[in-house]
Amino acid sequence: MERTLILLKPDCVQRRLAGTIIGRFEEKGLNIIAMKLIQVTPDLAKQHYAEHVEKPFYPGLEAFITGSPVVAMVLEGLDVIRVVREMLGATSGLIAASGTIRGDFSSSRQMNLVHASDGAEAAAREIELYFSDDEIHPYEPTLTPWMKAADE
Ligand code: FUP
Repeated sequence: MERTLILLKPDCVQRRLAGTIIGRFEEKGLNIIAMKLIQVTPDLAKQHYAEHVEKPFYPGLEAFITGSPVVAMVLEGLDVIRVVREMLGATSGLIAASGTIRGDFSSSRQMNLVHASDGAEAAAREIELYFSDDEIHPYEPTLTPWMKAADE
């Protein structure tokens, strides 16, 4: 089992797409083990996007991500980091394949609706940035025997 940090970004919340996107994750069979609505501060944005802070697009990215609340979530599942990145599609909604979340709902590189960790190291770091241990509630879904074989 793997965990990944998801943000439903300000555009997602403002456009009333949070329920639809959460539904996609639920339908896929992923486990929501933490979730909250939060306001990202400039300080948190700089920690989250540390690798981008010096890039020319960073000031616009920070203004966007701190401009309105986000829904932060931790999803758990087999290969969940890769699975969710594939569900999101390419970073830009203009390039993301049709059928992916960004491909279906976004026409922007900045306003691409959802963030998901891009690897195991990033997931561990980002989950710790957004959630304390007592906010994470893993559980075994009773549906598991109908979602995958016992040896998967
Ligand atoms: P991703 O891993 O798909 O979230 O994308 P990146 O880490 O490459 O970029 C982080 C965020 O910066 C993206 F969500 C979109 C934003 N971005 C811009 O706004 N402009 C750019 O030129 C590149 C990325």
